[in-house]
Amino acid sequence: MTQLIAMDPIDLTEQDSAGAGTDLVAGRLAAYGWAYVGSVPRGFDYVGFLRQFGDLLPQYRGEKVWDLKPEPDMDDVYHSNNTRALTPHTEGYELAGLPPRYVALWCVTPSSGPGGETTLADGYEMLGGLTEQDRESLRERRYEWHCSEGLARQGVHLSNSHPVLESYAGVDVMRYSYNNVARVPDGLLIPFLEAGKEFFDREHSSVLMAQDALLIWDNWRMMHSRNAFTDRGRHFKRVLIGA
Ligand SMILES: O=C(O)CCC(=O)C(=O)O
Ligand SMILES: [Fe+2]
Repeated sequence: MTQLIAMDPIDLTEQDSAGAGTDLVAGRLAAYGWAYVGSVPRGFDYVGFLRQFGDLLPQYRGEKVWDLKPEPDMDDVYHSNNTRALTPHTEGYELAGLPPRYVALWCVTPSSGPGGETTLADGYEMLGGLTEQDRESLRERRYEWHCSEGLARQGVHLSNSHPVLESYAGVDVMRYSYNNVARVPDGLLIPFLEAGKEFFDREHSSVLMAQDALLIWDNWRMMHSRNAFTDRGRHFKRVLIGA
């Protein structure tokens, strides 16, 4: 039920004021952790709209709007800029300090052909299925999170130590990466990663981004991933929005 309401595309061309559209997206984010805008007015100012949710953070090489599209010669590694499937993650676990509050993607060129869906599942719901004791331990223990193999090959070598779970201004912040965290066999982390992946595989929603569509999610709450695809023309823009 929840998934149907969350996925029902928002049409920003039907709102009688810009503020009504912002309120609609903010309401979906608060209720479900994500919002999908299927239609936007002609000449829509994505950056101006998204800045209402917070400041845009610089990405890997300092760019505030980053291109998500397959790059040549990167198909042999785990990397967002290729055509392969990703594994579930939250964004920015490898950064110093807090991860971005929101992640937004908009579609310059949709994927034609099979696959290419962006997938999302509710990390808070996943955490709710753990024991209180495990949640406490996930706040106390710190793990080493590192950036993807693809980024490392391109000279971006970032790693930082963080707990899975922390609180900021009364809001829970979850970090998750199935593959880019050092898997210490402490009896907690590996079972947590496996439970997270099982939850994601079972509960995720799939979004096939339409031309000009906008997808935004609460990155402190939601896990995301994507399915493999074949169309090397698939091209999205991405912004990361700070707390
Ligand atoms: O390709 C996608 O749909 C999502 C890629 C991703 O994980 C990201 O941009 O953070
Ligand atoms: Fe991502």
